[in-house]
Amino acid sequence: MKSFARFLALVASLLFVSFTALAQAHDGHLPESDGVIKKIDAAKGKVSIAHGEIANLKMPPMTMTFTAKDAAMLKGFKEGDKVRFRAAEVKGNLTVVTLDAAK
Ligand SMILES: [Cu+2]
Repeated sequence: MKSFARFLALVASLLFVSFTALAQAHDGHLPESDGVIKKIDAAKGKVSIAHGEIANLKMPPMTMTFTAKDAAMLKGFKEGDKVRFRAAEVKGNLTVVTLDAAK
């Protein structure tokens, strides 16, 4: 019985690892969009971006506020910065899942 419990724990941890890997692979698979940061609210983890088309969200260019997937990802960015980012709907919120300075 003890070994069965250990087996279940192993299966659970393997599933967790593969789901995490899948989630990361999925983020990387989203198309990147261009944008310019208009406002950052680090405390709330929000960022307003004047963005180009976001193909995966079927969204035309506009300025709007996104939730940051992780508030820490906003560190080092400021208003006026040109960025490349990926956005997705996460739990009903339009969320920036990756954010990089545009070259
Ligand atoms: Cu938009």
